[in-house]
Amino acid sequence: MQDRILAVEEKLAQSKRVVVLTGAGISAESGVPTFRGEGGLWRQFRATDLATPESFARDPKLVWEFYNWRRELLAPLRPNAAHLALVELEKQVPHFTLITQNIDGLHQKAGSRNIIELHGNIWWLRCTQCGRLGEDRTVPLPALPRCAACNGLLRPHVVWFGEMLDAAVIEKAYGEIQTCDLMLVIGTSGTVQPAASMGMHAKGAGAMVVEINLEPTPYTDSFHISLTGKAGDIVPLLT
Ligand code: BV8
Ligand code: ZN
Repeated sequence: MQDRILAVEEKLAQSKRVVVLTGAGISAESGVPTFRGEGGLWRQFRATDLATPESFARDPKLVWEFYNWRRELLAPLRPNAAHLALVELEKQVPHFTLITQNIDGLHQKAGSRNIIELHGNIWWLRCTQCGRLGEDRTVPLPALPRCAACNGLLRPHVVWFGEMLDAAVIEKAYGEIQTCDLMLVIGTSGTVQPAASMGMHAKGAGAMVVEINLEPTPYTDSFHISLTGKAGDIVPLLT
């Protein structure tokens, strides 16, 4: 492992443009349940069953119960050593972009600056009627939160399964991925598209791609370097 960490440090030192892609694994040590770990289950439902427009249309109260439960769980949690190490890395690299699949807002809490949230943010709400967007950290929210402007039903401003990602967000993410020297893929099982294939995109564009994850993923053998272990232990070694 030591030699591989050295190789990543060397590449980091000579890289002008670095992209980091994070998933639920980087927040695990802060106490956030991952999707596919034991924490992925919620009252016999799986997050993938609830985080869909169909579920929200069918039973908005249940879907809001799921998000209120997550907001209450997330509210007191703090960024961990891995989040904080990425803040340091951002200061050391000329052009640094943090692309996250996470909606927990812990990268912002840690102090990261150039963040692209692929799947939105659980602290932001969007009106299903007038589209009004706003941050609201009230915990818990009412069972069916209403828009102050038009009384329409509010939804979490997150990308559900089966929904398109915001075109501008996608464009910005691929723009950085296409031009980076090094991409770190941290704490993601590589199961959800289009995020999961972003590492291979970077590799195809000539970047070195490094995976940091607790367990192997479908991409482990395709990336240049794979560091197996906890993000909170490994990422600080790179700063
Ligand atoms: C789209 C926000 C175009 C919501 C999320 C069939 C039918 C319909 C759709 C599809 C289909 N097949 C494929 C699709 C596309 C679908 C998809 O990929 N589905 C998967 C489930 C097969 N994708 C979409 O729908 C996307 N949109 O494609 O639009 C389109 C449109 C219509 C129809 C088709 C296509 C939208 C996807 C966005 C979904 N929203 N989140 C919310 O959170 O409530 S996804 C959610 O899960 C997360 O945001 C994250 O992106 C994702 C994956 O989770 P991970 O972050 O990887 O976490 P996971 O638990 O899986 O893994 C954690 C890893 O960390 C593990 O490997 C673990 O070992 C490791 N780890 C744990 N602890 C640590 C650690 N590592 C280091 N240190 C530790 N301490
Ligand atoms: Zn409204």
